Amino acid sequence: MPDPCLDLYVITDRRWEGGRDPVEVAQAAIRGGATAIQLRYKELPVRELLRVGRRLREVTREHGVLFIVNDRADLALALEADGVHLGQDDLPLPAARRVVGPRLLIGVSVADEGEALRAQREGADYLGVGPIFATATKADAGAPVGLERLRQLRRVSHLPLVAIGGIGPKNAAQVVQAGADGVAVVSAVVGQPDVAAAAAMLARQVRHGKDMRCYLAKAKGVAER
Ligand code: TZP
Ligand code: MG
Repeated sequence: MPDPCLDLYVITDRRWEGGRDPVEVAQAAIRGGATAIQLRYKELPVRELLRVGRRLREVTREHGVLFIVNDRADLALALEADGVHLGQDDLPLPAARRVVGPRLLIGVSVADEGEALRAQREGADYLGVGPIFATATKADAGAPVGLERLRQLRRVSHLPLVAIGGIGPKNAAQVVQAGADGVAVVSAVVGQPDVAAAAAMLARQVRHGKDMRCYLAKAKGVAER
């Protein structure tokens, strides 16, 4: 498996791709700095998902980028994905773990401390936290949980946190400073005319957020000495 780097986690979406080839969109995202690609086409029949998934598996493998399948543990296995991402209404984590075995990553969407601690207890490898801000991409995403929730989950969980929902170049650094290890995005990358440039800009913001976190932690250490 490639290094499980979740800095810039890009999620496919047919509407935002606007008729472009999903594999070309993913390749451009990877060129710009995406570190993970998630296969998520809610409306596609499973055989079509399998076809697109095979091509995405090829390009992600070629570039050493994580390939995660949304919702379906069976498909993740069939595609030799690096992991599966589960929502609160998908297969419960222990059941999904039985399907995919110990090697695949399992990510779980959480919106509060209870969901986060349960996923952690059940052996999740990372948590998707959100929606942080309002988003038009997912109609049933629920109310935004905000940055304070992210800070709270950072305090209670040792797992990598990937923030999602309404994240773009203007707020990505802030989200990372609040405790996210990475950002998951749809529209801010897949919906942009220049996908590679959009990904590069976001990747820069994530790095900037991490630099700032590090700088502030050091400054705090000096002040407390
Ligand atoms: N889950 C929670 S919010 C969301 C998903 C899949 C959509 C995020 O899309 P965008 O365009 O990055 O706000
Ligand atoms: Mg799901």
